[in-house]
Amino acid sequence: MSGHGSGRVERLLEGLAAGDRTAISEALNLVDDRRSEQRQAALELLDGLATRPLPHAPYRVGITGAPGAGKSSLLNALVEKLRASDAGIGIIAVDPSSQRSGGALLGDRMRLSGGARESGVFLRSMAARDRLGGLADATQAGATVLSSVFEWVFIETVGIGQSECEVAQLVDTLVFVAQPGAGDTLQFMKAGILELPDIFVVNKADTGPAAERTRGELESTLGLTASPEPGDWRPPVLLASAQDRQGIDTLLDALAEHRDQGLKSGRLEARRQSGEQAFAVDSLARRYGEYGLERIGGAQAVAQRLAAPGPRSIFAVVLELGREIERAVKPG
Ligand SMILES: Nc1nc2c(ncn2[C@@H]2O[C@H](COP(=O)(O)OP(=O)(O)O)[C@@H](O)[C@H]2O)c(=O)[nH]1
Ligand SMILES: [Mg+2]
Repeated sequence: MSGHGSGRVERLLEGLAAGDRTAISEALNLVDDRRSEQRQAALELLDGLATRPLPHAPYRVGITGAPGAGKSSLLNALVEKLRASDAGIGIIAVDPSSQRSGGALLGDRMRLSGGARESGVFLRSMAARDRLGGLADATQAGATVLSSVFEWVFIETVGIGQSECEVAQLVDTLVFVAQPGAGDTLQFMKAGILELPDIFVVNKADTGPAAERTRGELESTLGLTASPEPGDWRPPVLLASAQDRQGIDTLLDALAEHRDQGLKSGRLEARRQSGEQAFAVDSLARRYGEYGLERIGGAQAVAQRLAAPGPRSIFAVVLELGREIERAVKPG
């Protein structure tokens, strides 16, 4: 069985290394497949990706905010800019209103002006509805696949508390998109997630002075909640208009700055590690249940195993822990 799986995995790994779109598509389907025997192959694939050196250093950006704030439009504007410098771009869009997946629906909505149809851009849309609890897991795996091909990986999600925490864990930089005067500030203060975003963008600045007011509100709210230590990142609040292509360069500059600072301070590495840890625990809990996870000592034991020095990827560790759980729960 594993020989069969490995052949397929080898083929996919080669296809991904060549940037082949069919392979990207198939790999994304595989890592998103809930069936047990496919999970095995998916972990093998992810392990293969983790242990092969990449020709580029991927960077993951989350874009979150209320429906209609202009996340897709901003993403579209960013993609245009980045394509001008020939950067490869992978996009995962989690769309709560979509029951279909496959990207056609979202591709229309994004009005990607040529962008996503080019070979340097790959868009995958996922429906959030049937993904309760599984979003982070599926998205993390999908992002790993896209990161193996593209320098830039964007994840667009609707900000609804829980999903925001999840996406913050699996990106290097989280951008929150607000729109003028929509009461976003208050809403997100209540949800207590204002600490998560690394960059705030008030979009639709073309609609008038309300944008500037919303920006001021956000800035003072952030000033109240933040207790920065020296060297801490202070989230900037930017103005933009995706429609008029204003503020896009400033946003790109802020992304570059956050990335550089994260690399220098070690924060980026720590964030990636905790994201991987969450993936490992989720992945095992989904497959074996809380009961199974407890057989090997729970989330804490998983964290310990991941922290153990060695050249193996987290996916190999997850495979190994899975086998241990299987032995532990087997009768007799
Ligand atoms: N006036 C104006 N409208 C915008 C801007 N950005 C997006 N929109 C509009 O806002 C609506 C929602 O945009 P969309 O990108 O789909 O938002 P999302 O749900 O956050 O992805 C669409 O009708 C857009 O045309 C902008 O900068 N200015
Ligand atoms: Mg959208």
